[in-house]
Amino acid sequence: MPAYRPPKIRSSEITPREVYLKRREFLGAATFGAMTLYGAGKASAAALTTVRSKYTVDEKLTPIKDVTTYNNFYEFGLDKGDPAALAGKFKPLPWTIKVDGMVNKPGTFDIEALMKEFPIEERVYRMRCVEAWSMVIPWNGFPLASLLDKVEPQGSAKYVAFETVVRPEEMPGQAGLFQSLNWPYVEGLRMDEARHPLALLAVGLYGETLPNQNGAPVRLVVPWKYGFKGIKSIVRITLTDQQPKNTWQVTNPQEYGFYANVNPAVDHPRWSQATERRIGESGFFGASRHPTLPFNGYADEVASLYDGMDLRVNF
Ligand SMILES: Nc1nc2c(c(=O)[nH]1)N[C@H]1C(S)=C(S)[C@@H](COP(=O)(O)O)O[C@H]1N2
Ligand SMILES: [Mo]
Repeated sequence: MPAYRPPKIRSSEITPREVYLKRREFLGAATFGAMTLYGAGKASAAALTTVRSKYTVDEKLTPIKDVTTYNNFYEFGLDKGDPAALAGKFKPLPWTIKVDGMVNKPGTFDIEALMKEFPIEERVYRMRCVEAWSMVIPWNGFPLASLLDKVEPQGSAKYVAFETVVRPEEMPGQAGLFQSLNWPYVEGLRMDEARHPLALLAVGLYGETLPNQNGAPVRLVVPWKYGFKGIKSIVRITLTDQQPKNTWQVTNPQEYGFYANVNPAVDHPRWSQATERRIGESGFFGASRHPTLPFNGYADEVASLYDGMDLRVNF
């Protein structure tokens, strides 16, 4: 199918949701290509052929300009604008993910091959950062469970550990002077969380391959947890019987935990988690505030994973 080329319009002049949905109507079929709304860092962006999924939310999409310029990716710097400004040297392809540990079929997999093997779905998810801001993002990717099935987890595997690439020559936040966290950035999920259909390995957003600043070429998206669980630019996934360390818990255990499920009833020690600032929307005083929902609005799907657990303790 030939790629649809949208007319040239400046991103400030469009309403992304309308344009995005109109384009889907235009194409009509179950698959659709990609569009270019935003110019920065687009040299390597490629259109993805994606299939719709049942996972969507009826809320206004955060404009692509905000999704790609307001980022947390400490490997490129601490300020929200640093990743977009400083990730230009990063080379997301070619790329492999090593999957090892308690599996019958460990392997090192080429991301482009995985993107051909598994259908790329569109998933519109809310994303809630522990810093009390949020977005609504149309991701493209495949379920983490698809990759886990491929390597055949052993019965002893209880957790899944993830690791981000270390490349100080391409990631200025990893180089000497600008050192902030201990690299590599690491994260983890319990096995049942990792196998949950909502847990996504994202390879794109808004119908194109991921910009470097959003975690190219592949990052985790776990929409019922705080954003820091969504580890970017993953090079290794290890199945294990031990609860993995995660970077923010190790860095500041008084403030961050392993589970990190979105919970408006448990405040961060330094701020309330009851509401969130929706990036890209304006209210009377700056960005508009939305109430934060238990499990970020995904309680019906995931609350049963935590039956009997004290959610205040496992913050
Ligand atoms: N490797 C790595 N992954 C990371 C981070 C990071 O600094 N390094 N930041 C996390 C945080 S705090 C958030 S909120 C999300 C932000 O994703 P986005 O910039 O694509 O919105 O990425 C998460 N993944
Ligand atoms: Mo975050």
